[in-house]
Amino acid sequence: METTLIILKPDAVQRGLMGRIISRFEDKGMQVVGARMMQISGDLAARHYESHQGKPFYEGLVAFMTGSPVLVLALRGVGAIAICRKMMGATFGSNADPGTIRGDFGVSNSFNLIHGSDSPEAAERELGLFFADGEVLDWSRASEGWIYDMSGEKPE
Ligand code: 3AN
Repeated sequence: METTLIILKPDAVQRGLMGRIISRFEDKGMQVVGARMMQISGDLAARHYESHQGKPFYEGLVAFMTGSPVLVLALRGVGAIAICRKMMGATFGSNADPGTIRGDFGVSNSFNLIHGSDSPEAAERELGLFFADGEVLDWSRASEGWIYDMSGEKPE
């Protein structure tokens, strides 16, 4: 099982899309193991986006991400990182495929609704930035045995 860090960005929250986006992940079979509504501080945004520091869009990105509340989620599943990235679609709604979250809900070349960790290393780092110890919960889902085939050694 992998756990990934998802952020429903200020545009998703302001546009009332939180429920519909979470439903997509739940419908797919992702388990919500952490949720936190917050307004990101400048310091946290700088740490989260440290690899983008110096890029032309960096200042605008930090202003956008800190300007209004976000919903931070930890989602768990087999291959969760790649599956969630695929569901998000290409970086901007203008060229994201229909059927993806960005492709279906957005058209901007700046606001793009959602962040998702892009590797296991990024997921571990980002989960540590946004959740304190104990805030990501290990809980048993009643439907687990119907979401995965649990008859073998690992969920399939
Ligand atoms: P993704 O979110 O698809 O992984 P990255 O990792 O290339 O995209 O970029 C991280 C974030 O930086 C994006 N989510 C987006 O908000 C922002 N960003 C990337 N490129 C641009 C750009 N050219 N103009 C404005 N914002 C950008």
